Amino acid sequence: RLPTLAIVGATGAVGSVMLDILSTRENVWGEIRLVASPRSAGKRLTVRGTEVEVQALAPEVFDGVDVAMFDVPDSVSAEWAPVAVERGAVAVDNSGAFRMEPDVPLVVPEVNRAQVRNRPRGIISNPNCTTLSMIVAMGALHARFGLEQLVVSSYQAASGSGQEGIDTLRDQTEKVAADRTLGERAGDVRAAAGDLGPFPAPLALNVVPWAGSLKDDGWSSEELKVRNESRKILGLPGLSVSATCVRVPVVTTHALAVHATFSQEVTADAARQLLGAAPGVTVQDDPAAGEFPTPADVVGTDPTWVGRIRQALDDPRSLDLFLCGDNLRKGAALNTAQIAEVVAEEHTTG
Ligand code: 2RA
Repeated sequence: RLPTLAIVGATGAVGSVMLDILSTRENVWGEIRLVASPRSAGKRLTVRGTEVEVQALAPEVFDGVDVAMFDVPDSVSAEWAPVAVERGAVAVDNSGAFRMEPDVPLVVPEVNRAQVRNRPRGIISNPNCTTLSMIVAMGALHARFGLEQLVVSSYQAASGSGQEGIDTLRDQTEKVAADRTLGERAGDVRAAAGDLGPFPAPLALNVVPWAGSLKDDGWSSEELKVRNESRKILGLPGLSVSATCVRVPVVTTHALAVHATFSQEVTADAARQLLGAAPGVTVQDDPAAGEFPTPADVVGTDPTWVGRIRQALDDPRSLDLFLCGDNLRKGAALNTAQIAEVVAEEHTTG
C-alpha cells in the first residue's frame, strides 16, 4: 500500500504551492487528505489532477495517515502535530514550534538527510525559509572547505509574511504607482502607501530592516533563526553567524548576500565548480554578460541559485556570494515534500 499523506494548512500560501508541487513530483502517495481550519472546510482543491474536499482539523482526520505535513502557525502545529503522532503519523512541521527542540531533527535532505530517522517524538522540522534559501549551497561548501563563519544580509520577499504580506505589497504598489513625485520627500511614500499590513514600515518603494519579532539586545527572531538553524542543520554548534534580515518589495523569492569564512583557502573558481555539481544548486555567475540570479527570474523554480561568487579581497579563506531561492518552494513546501518523501521511502524499503 502506498502511504497516506495529510496536508494540514492546505488552503494557505505555502499549502497552495504544496498542492502544485505534489502534482508535478513523482507520485509516492496513496491517498492525499487535505486539512484546514473549520472556516475552509468543504472547499474543493485540485491535487494530482483530482478535486479533493478539504476536511476540518480534528483528531480523526489523522486516522490511517502515515505522514502529516503542517503548514500552519506555530501555535496550531504545537497543539496538533503531537495529535497526529498519537494517531500514528509522522509529523513534518514547517512552523517554528519544534525546530530548536533537541529531540526533533531539523532536516534539509541535500545536507543532513540521515537525520530524518533520528525522530524520537515522531516529529521532523522544516527550517525557516530564510535559512533554507542559502543552506543547501552553504552545506556543500562546508563539506569541502569547513565553514567557520557566516555574515548574512537577507533581502526577503513579502510572501514570507503569508498572503497578508503579498496583498499588502500589491495594494501599496498600486497606491504609489500613479504619483511620479513620490520618494523624494521623507514621509511621502508612508502617507501614500496606506495600510502597513504585517510590516513595520511601507514596503512599496522602500526596504525595511525588520522581519519577525524583537528578541534580546536588538536582534530579530528571524536573525536568530538564521543563526540557530544554520548551526543545527550543519552540525556546527559553535559556528559564528551574524545576520541582518531586511524585507524588500518582491512578491516571492528571498535573496541573501553571504560572506562565508572557511578553515582553508577557497578560490571563486573552486567554489563555482563545487556548487555547479552540488544537487539542488544552480550557478549563474557571469557578471560580464549581466548573468546573476535575481528574484524576478528565479521565482517558481526549485534550486538554490548562486552568483556573484568572489574570493574576499582581504582573506583568501573567505567568499562573498549572492543567493536566491523561492521562499515558498525550497524555502517551505518543496523541502517539506522532500522530507516527507524520505519518510515515505521507509514504507517501501522498511
Ligand atoms: C519570513 N522567514 O520571510 C519568514 C517566514 N517564515 O517572514
